[in-house]
This record gives sequence, C-alpha cells and structure tokens, in this order.
Amino acid sequence: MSANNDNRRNFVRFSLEQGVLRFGEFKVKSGRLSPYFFNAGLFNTGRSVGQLARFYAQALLDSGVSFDMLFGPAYKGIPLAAATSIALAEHPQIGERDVPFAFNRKEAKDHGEGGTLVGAPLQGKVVIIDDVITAGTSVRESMQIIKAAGAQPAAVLIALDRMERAGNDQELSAHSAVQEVEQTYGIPVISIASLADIMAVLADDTTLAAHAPQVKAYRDRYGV
Ligand code: OMP
Repeated sequence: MSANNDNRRNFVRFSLEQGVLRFGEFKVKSGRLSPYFFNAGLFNTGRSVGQLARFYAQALLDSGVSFDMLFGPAYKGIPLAAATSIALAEHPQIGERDVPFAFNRKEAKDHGEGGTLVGAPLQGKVVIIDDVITAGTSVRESMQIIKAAGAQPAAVLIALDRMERAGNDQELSAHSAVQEVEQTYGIPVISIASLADIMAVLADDTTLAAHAPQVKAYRDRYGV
C-alpha cells in the first residue's frame, strides 16, 4: 500500500541526507549482500525523529486506513509510536487528533505498575509501527499482544519496503515478507517508501546514478 509520490520520494531524499540510507555492500539478515542499507537507528536527533514522524503520519493518513491508536513494539517501535502520535496531534488533516499509543516491554515487570504493556490501553483498531520488516518476527509478536488484549490489528506502518522475496537462496519465497504479513494477517502494510522509490530517486539524480546498476541487479535477482 502506498502513500503519495511526493511524500515517498522526499522521504528517500531525507534518508540519504541523514545517512540512514546508504549504498555499498551490506550483509542483511537474510544473508544476502545488499547494495543498500536502511538504518533507521540513525534518525537519532530531535529534529530528524520529528521529521521522520511527520513522514509516518502522512503515509498513514494517505493510506486511508481507519485507526484508533498506535502500537510500537520494543525497542525500535517505541520512539516511533511516541513521535508519530505527536506528529498526528499536530496534523491539520485530521484536526490535530490526539491519538493514543502503547508499547511493550521486552521483560515483564513484577512490581510497580506490573505487566508488559505501557501506555494507553490497547483497544479498538491498532496500527503497529516499525522500521523495516525482514522476517516479520516483531509483527508476529505484536499481533499476539494486540489480539490477547481484545483489540484489532488494523495495519502495519513501516518506513521502507525493501520489496524482496522472503526466504533464503535455497528456498526463495514467491512473496516478500511484507506480502506474507498482509496475507497471513489480512491487514495492509503501509510503507513510507519502497525500493521502487529508491530506484526512482537514483534515476533522477546524477550524483547517485553510479549506484543504480547494482540496485537494479539486486532487484532483478530478489525483487517481487
Ligand atoms: P524483523 O523484525 O525480523 O523483520 O527484522 C528487521 C531487521 O531488518 C533488523 O534486524 C535490521 O537489522 C534489518 N534491516 C534493516 O534495518 N535495514 C535494511 O535495509 C535491511 C535489513 C535486513 O537485515 O534485512
């Protein structure tokens, strides 16, 4: 599922400026050698996380998905849920709606407020927010948490869809991890941008054009 093209391409440019999106040779979780890597942990200042959150908020609103709250899986989803709810509360398109958010702890706490959930009560239609889906591990855990609370998963919102086939070289799936999440859980995966947007930006920018052949070769081999 896609957001508007301006938001998508601007996000790729912003990620390049911030050093979050890099070209080179990177070993990714699947074991593949990828000609690019997206390291969302490098959005690590107030201004850059604020801008990132505005991109997430815009992608979510552009998707038209109806939602009641955000859920950020520990650890990386936690600042994303908090920051995106701030961006939504400042967004004129939804009348600065004050959207609740929650997140989980990795370890259950046996004192104080107890439990593994922090933040607003999990209820209604919940959007899971994360950076990249590779194996779908964090999405699977989030689905269980949301369902156990009696709430309904509404969508997964991610920063980048790498659009590549799941599995390993011996057993390549016909589908990407993102498509598998959509099929398995019957909910949309909304991405701010995708590999197709990275390629569009590469084609547009002469200073980056040298990376285009490797990225294309990777997409031809592993792309969906
Ligand atoms: P899951 O939560 O299992 O889907 O894994 C997400 C993983 O994607 C993280 O461990 C990251 O290291 C990894 N990743 C990125 O963050 N950016 C990329 O461009 C590629 C990967 C990757 O390893 O596939």
